Amino acid sequence: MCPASFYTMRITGSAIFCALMLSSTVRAADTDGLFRCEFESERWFEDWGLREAPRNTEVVDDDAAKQFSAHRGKALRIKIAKGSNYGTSFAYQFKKLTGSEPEEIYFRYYLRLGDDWDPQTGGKLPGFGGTYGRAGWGGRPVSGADGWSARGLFLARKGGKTPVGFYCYHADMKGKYGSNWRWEIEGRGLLENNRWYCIEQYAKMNTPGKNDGILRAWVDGKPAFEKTDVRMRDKPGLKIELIWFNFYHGGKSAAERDHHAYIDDVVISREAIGK
Ligand SMILES: [Ca+2]
Repeated sequence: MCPASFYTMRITGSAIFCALMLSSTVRAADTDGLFRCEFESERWFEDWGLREAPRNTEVVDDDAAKQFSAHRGKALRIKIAKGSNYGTSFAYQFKKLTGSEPEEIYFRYYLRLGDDWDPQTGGKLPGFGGTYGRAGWGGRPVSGADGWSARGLFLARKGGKTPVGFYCYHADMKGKYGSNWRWEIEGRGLLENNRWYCIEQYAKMNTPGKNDGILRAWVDGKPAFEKTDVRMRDKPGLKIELIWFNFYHGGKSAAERDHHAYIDDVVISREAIGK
């Protein structure tokens, strides 16, 4: 299928879907999925085009000391060690794995914050990347022509819950660092430890130069966030480069203790996915 007809079809499908979306929960997946990873194999990373397991990751099926309980078989455990910032970073690279970069995409993963998860400052979670190695992360602000990103965000844990959101480098950003956009709809972006959550995220690139880009998030199939005036780019060459699985404590403050999180059942799809 040529790119033009693909995108024409997607715009039509998206409009229909948005009408459904406004009223209710995400549909169950009948998976027009591009990609699925369930972390059942020790060699899971090969499906992501990687030659070795990303740092600080381990496939586990039992971790009773940290009150782990499986979602669906094995899961990937991510560690942010005491005294460090870095958890892990790996990505689904659209160009490398599909031959082109989308203008809009959904992805879903299951997330379980471990028993020892207790950040005193914020950090990064999985989300969307379009940095192209130029701008849009780590205090490298964007111009609208060089890069963008909307990773997930976590903030300091309060009252036993970790607030989550998007951390976005976009063309309207001020200063060196990205914007924190918490998922505040009906408190769904407040996550407890030792519980699996279904986290789904959607990005649609803006018309270059216009404030019509979209970011949405759902927790356990229900809306948690929507922003429809995002200006990710001013140039059409910036697209959704990556689904970026990043776990990072900070900013600059190192983790005060070991932190563990678990992920499972990643799906990337042109259609909404659901639980
Ligand atoms: Ca699994």
